[in-house]
Amino acid sequence: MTAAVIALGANLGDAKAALQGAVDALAATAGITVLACSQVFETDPVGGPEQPVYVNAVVLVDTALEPLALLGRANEIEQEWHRTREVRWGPRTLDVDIIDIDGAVIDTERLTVPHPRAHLRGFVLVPWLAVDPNAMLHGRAVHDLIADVDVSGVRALDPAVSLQVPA
Ligand code: A4P
Ligand code: MG
Repeated sequence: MTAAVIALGANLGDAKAALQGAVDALAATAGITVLACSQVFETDPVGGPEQPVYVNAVVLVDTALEPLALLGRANEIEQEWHRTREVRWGPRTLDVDIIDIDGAVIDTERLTVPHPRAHLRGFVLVPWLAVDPNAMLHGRAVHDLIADVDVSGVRALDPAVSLQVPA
């Protein structure tokens, strides 16, 4: 089993339900064990057209899947939530991004790991640090990376809306 970090984001439809649906679908996948979920954060949109605020969270998993199979499953879960791709960084019902796979460096046409923009994104780094205070990215502590990132648009929601890890 390999430890992997998955970021979830949504800003169309019932966005919180989509995040929980993604956690449930990951947990229901043979070869994936969900270890922990961050709190849910409400985040101002970064890039793209004018669009609604997002909810974002980060999920820690163990997986026996090969990286491309994990990506395939992530894309399948997005499809289950009727994800469409119209404009770059545009609004979405559900985004499932692979942030890190145990520090591996993968740079292929279909998959780049660590996620190429994770180190710039408060909406990824803040939830990741919340669920793993020892998180590392490109050999640096996420705790330190965050010092150089604008996190003013990232707000923790009431813990009552937290994501449940299925038993
Ligand atoms: N792909 C390659 N590497 C990966 C990876 N590590 N994880 C490929 C997931 N997919 C990966 O993805 C485009 C292609 O990247 C896929 O075919 C996949 O095979 P996508 O989901 O269509 O694109 P995206 O998520 O819109 O793009 P990107 O560049 O990954 O997004 P970013 O940079 O994460 O930005 N603002 C807030 N507040 N919250 C957000 O969640 N998200 C974005 C997307 C913009 N602004 C946001 C948020
Ligand atoms: Mg994506």
